[in-house]
Amino acid sequence: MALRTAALLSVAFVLLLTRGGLTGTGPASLPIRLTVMSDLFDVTPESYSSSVVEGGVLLSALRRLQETQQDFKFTVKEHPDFGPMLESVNGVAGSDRERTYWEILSESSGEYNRLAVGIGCYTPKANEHIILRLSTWTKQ
Ligand code: B12
Repeated sequence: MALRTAALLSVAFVLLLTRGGLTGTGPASLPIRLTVMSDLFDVTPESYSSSVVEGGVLLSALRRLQETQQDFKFTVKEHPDFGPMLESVNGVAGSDRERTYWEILSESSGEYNRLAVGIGCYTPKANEHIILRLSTWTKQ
C-alpha cells in the first residue's frame, strides 16, 4: 500500500514538473505566421512572425506583433456581443460604404479556411498561418 502511494506521488510530481507547476514556466509560447494581403489592391503580401501562449487568443498575437514590429499596426472596434472586430491593418480600414472588411483566414497546404469566430475568440495552434485579407462583402 505504502509502495503504491509512493509510486502515485512520484507520478504526480513528474506531471507537475513537466507542466510547469513547480518550475513556474507557465504555458508554452507557440509561434505563428501572419500574412497581410489584399485581392482588391495590387499590393505585395507582407509576412510576419508572432507568438501566442498556448490557449491564448489571436488578438494577443496581433498586439505582441504591434509592440515589436514597427511596420505592423492594427486597430479594433468593440462590438457589444462579439467583442473586438479588426477594423484596420497598416493604416487601411474596412469601409461599410465600400463594403470592404478585413477577412481572417487560416492557411494550410494552400487551402484557405475562413475563421468562424473573431480575433478576440480564436486560439491559434502552433505554427499556424493566419491571413488578414482585405476583402469585399455582398449584401444578402
Ligand atoms: C453580415 C455579417 C458580417 C459582415 C458585416 C457587414 C456589414 N457591415 O453589415 C462582414 C462580412 C463584414 C462580417 C465579417 C466577419 N464576421 Co460576421 N457576420 C455577419 C452576420 C451574418 C450578420 C450581422 C448583422 O448584419 N447583424 C444585424 C445588425 C443590425 O446587427 P449589428 O450588431 O449592427 O451587426 C454588426 C456586427 O454583427 C458586426 N460583425 C459582423 N461580423 C462580426 C464578427 C465579429 C467577430 C465582430 C466583433 C463583429 C461582427 O458587423 C455588423 C454590421 O456592423 C453575423 C451572424 C449573426 N448571427 O449575427 C455574422 C457573425 C457576427 N460574423 C462572424 C464572424 C466570425 C466574422 C468574421 C470574423 C469572419 C472572418 N473569418 O473573417 C469577420 C470579421 C473579421 C474582422 N474584421 O474582425 C461570427 C461571429 C462569431 C464570434 N463569436 O466571433 C458571426 C456570428 C457568424 C457566425 N460564425 O456564426 N460579418
